Amino acid sequence: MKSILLLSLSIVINQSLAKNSHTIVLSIFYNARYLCVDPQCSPFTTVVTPSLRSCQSACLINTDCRTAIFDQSNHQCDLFIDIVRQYGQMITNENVVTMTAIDNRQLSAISERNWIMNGDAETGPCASDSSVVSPTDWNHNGTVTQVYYNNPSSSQLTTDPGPSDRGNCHFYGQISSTTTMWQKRNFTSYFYSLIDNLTVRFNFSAWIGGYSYQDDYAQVFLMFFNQSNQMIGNITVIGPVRASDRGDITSLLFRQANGSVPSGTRSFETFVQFIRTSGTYHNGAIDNIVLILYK
Ligand SMILES: *[C@@H]1O[C@H](CO)[C@@H](O)[C@H](O)[C@H]1NC(C)=O
Ligand SMILES: *[C@@H]1O[C@H](CO)[C@@H](O)[C@H](O)[C@H]1NC(C)=O
Ligand SMILES: *[C@@H]1O[C@H](CO)[C@@H](O)[C@H](O)[C@H]1NC(C)=O
Ligand SMILES: *[C@@H]1O[C@H](CO)[C@@H](O)[C@H](O)[C@H]1NC(C)=O
Ligand SMILES: *[C@@H]1O[C@H](CO)[C@@H](O)[C@H](O)[C@H]1NC(C)=O
Ligand SMILES: *[C@@H]1O[C@H](CO)[C@@H](O)[C@H](O)[C@H]1NC(C)=O
Ligand SMILES: *[C@@H]1O[C@H](CO)[C@@H](O)[C@H](O)[C@H]1NC(C)=O
Ligand SMILES: [Ca+2]
Ligand SMILES: [Ca+2]
Repeated sequence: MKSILLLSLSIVINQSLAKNSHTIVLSIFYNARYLCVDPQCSPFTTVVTPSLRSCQSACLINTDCRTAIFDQSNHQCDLFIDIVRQYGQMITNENVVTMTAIDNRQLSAISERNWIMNGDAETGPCASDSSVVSPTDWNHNGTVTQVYYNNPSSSQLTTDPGPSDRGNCHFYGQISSTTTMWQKRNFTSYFYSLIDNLTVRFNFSAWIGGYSYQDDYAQVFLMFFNQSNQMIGNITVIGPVRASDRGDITSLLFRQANGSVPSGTRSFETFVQFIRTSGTYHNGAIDNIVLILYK
C-alpha cells in the first residue's frame, strides 16, 4: 500500500556555493509532492535528470529555484520559483521527492505569477450560443458571460485585433445593461514584509474593447486592502475603451497601469464593470486580466 505520512525533513544539506558565498539549506521530503493551490502554477523549468542528486544540483545552480520535485518513476525534475508556503502545500505522493531551498540569493523577480484567477477566461465552461455562462472563479452580478470567440452574440472574432495569446474565450456583458464581476484574494504571508517595506510594485493589465461603432464598454478596477480589510492607497482603473478609442473597429486593445503596492496591503480586489449603451446585446468585452508583483 501507499505510504500515508510525509517523511518530513529527512535530510538537511548545508551547501556553500563558494563562487557566490551563499549558504543554501535544502530540505528533502520523500514521498511528498509540492502541490500549488493555484491552477495557473507551472514549473519554470522541467528537465529529465538521471538521479535525485542531479535534480538537486539543477535547483542549486539556478538562482531562482526555491522548490524542486523529482519523480523517481520517470526522472522528471521540475524546478519552481515558488516557496511552498507562498502558493501551496505538500501532499503525499509515492516515489516523488520534493526539495525546498532556503537561501539568501536574490530572486530576479518576486513572482511572475498572475494573481488573478481565470483572468484569461480559459478556466471552466464558455458559452457557444446566446446563453449566460457565469465566469468561473469570479463573483458576479448580472449576465456577465464567459464566451467563445467567434460567437455572434459577443461579436469578437479570433481574427479581430486583440491579444496573440487570446485562447478560446473572453468575457462580455451578454444582456444586462450593467453587469459586474469581481474577485478578492489574499496575498500570502511571504509578501507581507516586502510589501510593508514599499519594495513591491504591481503591473496590472487587460485587453479591453467592444463591437464596431457600438459604445458598450468595459473597465477594470484594482483596490488594495489592509489587515483590517480597509481599503488603502489609490484605486487603479484601466479602461474604459470606447468606440472612438477603437476607431469603431471590433477589437480588444491593451491597457496597463503600474504603481506601488501600499504598505500594509494584505489582499486585493479586482472589479470589472460592463456598461451597455447600444442594442440588446452587451458587447463590452475583455480578456487577459493580469496582476503581477515585481520589485
Ligand atoms: C446588482 O446589480 C443591480 C443592478 O445594477 C444593483 O441594483 C444591485 O445592487 C447589484 N447587487 C450587488 C450585490 O452588487
Ligand atoms: C483572507 O484573509 C482573511 C483574514 O486573515 C480571512 O478571514 C479570509 O478567509 C481569507 N480569504 C481567503 C479567500 O483565504
Ligand atoms: C522590512 O522592514 C523591517 C523594519 O525596518 C525589517 O525588520 C524587515 O527585515 C524588512 N523586511 C524586508 C523583507 O526587507
Ligand atoms: C508590465 O506588463 C507589460 C505587459 O504585460 C509588460 O510589457 C511589462 O514588461 C511589464 N513590466 C514589468 C516590470 O513586469
Ligand atoms: C487599515 O486602514 C485603515 C484606514 O486607513 C486604518 O484606520 C487601520 O488602522 C488600518 N489597519 C491596519 C491593521 O493597518
Ligand atoms: C496615489 O496617487 C497619488 C497621485 O497620483 C500619488 O502621488 C501617490 O503616490 C499614490 N499612492 C500610492 C500608494 O500609490
Ligand atoms: C508603467 O506605466 C507607464 C505609464 O503607462 C508606462 O509608460 C511604463 O512603461 C510602465 N512601466 C512598467 C515597468 O511597466
Ligand atoms: Ca482568453
Ligand atoms: Ca450592443
